[in-house]
Amino acid sequence: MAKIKNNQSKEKGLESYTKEQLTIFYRQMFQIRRFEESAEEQYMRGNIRGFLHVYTGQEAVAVGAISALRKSDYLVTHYRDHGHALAKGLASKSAMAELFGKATGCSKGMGGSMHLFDKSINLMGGYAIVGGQLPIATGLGISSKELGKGQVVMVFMGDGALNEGELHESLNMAAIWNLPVIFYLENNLYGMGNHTTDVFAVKELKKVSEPFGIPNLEVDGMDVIAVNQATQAVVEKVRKGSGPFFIEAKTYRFRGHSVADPSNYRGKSEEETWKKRDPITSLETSMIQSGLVEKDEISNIRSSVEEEIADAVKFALESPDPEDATLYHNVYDS
Ligand SMILES: Cc1ncc(C[n+]2csc(CCOP(=O)(O)OP(=O)(O)O)c2C)c(N)n1
Ligand SMILES: [Mg+2]
Repeated sequence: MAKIKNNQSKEKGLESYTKEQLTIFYRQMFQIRRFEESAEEQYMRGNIRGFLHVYTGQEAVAVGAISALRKSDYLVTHYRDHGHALAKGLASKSAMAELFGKATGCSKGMGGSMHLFDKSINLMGGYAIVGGQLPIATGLGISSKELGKGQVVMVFMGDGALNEGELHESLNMAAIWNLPVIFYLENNLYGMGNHTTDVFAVKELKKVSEPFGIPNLEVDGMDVIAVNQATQAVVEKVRKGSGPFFIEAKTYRFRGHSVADPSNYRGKSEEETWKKRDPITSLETSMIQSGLVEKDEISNIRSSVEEEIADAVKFALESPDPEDATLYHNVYDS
């Protein structure tokens, strides 16, 4: 394999993957990117209503981390959930229809963008209450441990969840009961318009796990290979019964908090600096420079994703709204 200029460590990383695996990472990240761009467009057209928080820029975290899981492992996440859901294997049609509030969506149009859920792939939901997903993941950790089928639970949170009591309660329970839960922080520097340095007393956010004796590590969340390598090692340990683990991925959302946010609180030069580290462009450059793929192969992947996302939008547009009679379904258990 040809050398990747000025990036010895990345070359080393690439070498431990097959072309097929790297192509899958690339396709999944590009699928998430195009899904999000199309969702924003559909929001502007009035086809998606309510809140819409896109994952653009953070794709390497979902793809690198979730690729380390088995289908039977549980995934729980917060409201910025489209990337996680697609990486866990949710069909783009089912996800897009849910954003449109259609009956064919994964949550039958009753959840919308923030509540993607699919039991068939153990995607146990996106949750709109900041930190609300954490005790649910801890509960799934108890169940996984008791059932003894070797399942692990991965739960994502934003930096905004760090000051929520639920995180500290969940870390404590996971530690005392030695639960197979991986707490995954996506530190994208902001919780809405608040910079992390304005709201946390500690500088290194991963240290939040230390009072509970939970080991932690930090990873470059703009590098899918780095994320995958670190996560694979953690998943292996946790599956063997080592107890909970805390991972902090350093990342950046390229868009505002939601589509309604012009993100005036952060400078354009900061945004430009992070965009130069676009995880999709970086992987593409590394794969081409290392001689693993030709530009044509990349174009073919991109065309197939474009087609898939166009089909997902068409499917969502043409799908029926939920029936009026279903309005009170799933509100109370009867
Ligand atoms: C308990 C609770 N408090 C406040 C909110 C309002 N709120 C929605 S998103 C958000 C910011 C969360 O930021 P972060 O966790 O860093 O996630 P990011 O948006 O960066 O992905 C807040 C405060 C909420 N949904 N739930
Ligand atoms: Mg954040």
